[in-house]
Amino acid sequence: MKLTFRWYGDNDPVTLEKIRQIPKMSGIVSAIYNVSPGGVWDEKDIRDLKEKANANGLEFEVVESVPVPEEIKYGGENAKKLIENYCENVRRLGRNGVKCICYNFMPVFDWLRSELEHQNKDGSNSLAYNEKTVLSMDPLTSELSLPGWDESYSREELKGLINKYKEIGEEGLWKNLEVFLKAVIPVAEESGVNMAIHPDDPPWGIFGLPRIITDEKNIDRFLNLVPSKNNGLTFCTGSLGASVDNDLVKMAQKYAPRIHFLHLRNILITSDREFYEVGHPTECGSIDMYGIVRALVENGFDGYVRPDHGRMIWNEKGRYGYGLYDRALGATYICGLFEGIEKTLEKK
Ligand code: CS2
Ligand code: MN
Repeated sequence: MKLTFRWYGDNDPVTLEKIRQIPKMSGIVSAIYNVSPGGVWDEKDIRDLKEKANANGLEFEVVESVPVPEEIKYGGENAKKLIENYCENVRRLGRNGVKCICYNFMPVFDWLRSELEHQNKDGSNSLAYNEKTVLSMDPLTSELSLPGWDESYSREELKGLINKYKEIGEEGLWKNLEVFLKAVIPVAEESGVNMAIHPDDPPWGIFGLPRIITDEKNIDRFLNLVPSKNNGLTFCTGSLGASVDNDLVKMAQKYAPRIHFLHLRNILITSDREFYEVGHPTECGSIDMYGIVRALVENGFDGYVRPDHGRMIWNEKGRYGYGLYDRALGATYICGLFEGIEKTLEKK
């Protein structure tokens, strides 16, 4: 496995100089942030980003994310052109050494939380989800807005967008995902890039919006849409693990050959559809981190790994979920898990 760390570019308070000091860190996970979804990334920007990473002794082999514009997801009239642009980004990234692209197919919202600074007993804080609070902020019926929302939409635009997805429903979203994959995966194959879809977070529909990358049945369906190794998964434990119906160890075993990117994050489920994010070790939360990594290693997983969201500890201020300290602790925990498991299996 290759240990990586997400970096948001020059404005990220967590600098490359800090990231490179985390033991065993092989590279960064980043993106070009000056182009809006649907646009083509300048090849010079990609090269510059790679050079900046390399100058700090870090690789740049994973992109998170090349965002999929809404019009592709709801199948608007420009979808075809936007898919072509997407393919061009895959080509350009492949040419510049990128081996894995993470993306998601969630309508309108990426991850959803009800609280960004949930106070923990030890004085740290973290992201939390409470379904009742989230549902009381339905953008169709309420004026409230949830933390972390994309405020670039006006209320009316947001309503229009949500209604479009309600019209097409889950099956419409599946159809549009299939169209997208059938165009993009052949380009990824030619470009030596593994596409790795990120599961929906949380893994169920909200506000009547369809969400489809949620559970084993749907992931089976997803992988069979285009049965190529380049059509793979980002296995995000905190996202899939929010649903108690998902057996993550079993899924890790089953999908290992198609998992190109592993997001390790732990959450504590406090009641049905209610959880908050905790430190990475198994004992801190509801997710069997050891069991998942073991299942992956046993089944030949050899992809990129990164510590996903961390808490804010030691009075750190920064981007929610993406501070330095707790993610760095997570990184060393991850190294320990892999080393222990790999060495135990070698001796068998
Ligand atoms: C998140 C997402 O869980 C996560 O990794 O922080 O924002 C994630 O980067 C995107 O959903 C991937 O497309
Ligand atoms: Mn994730």
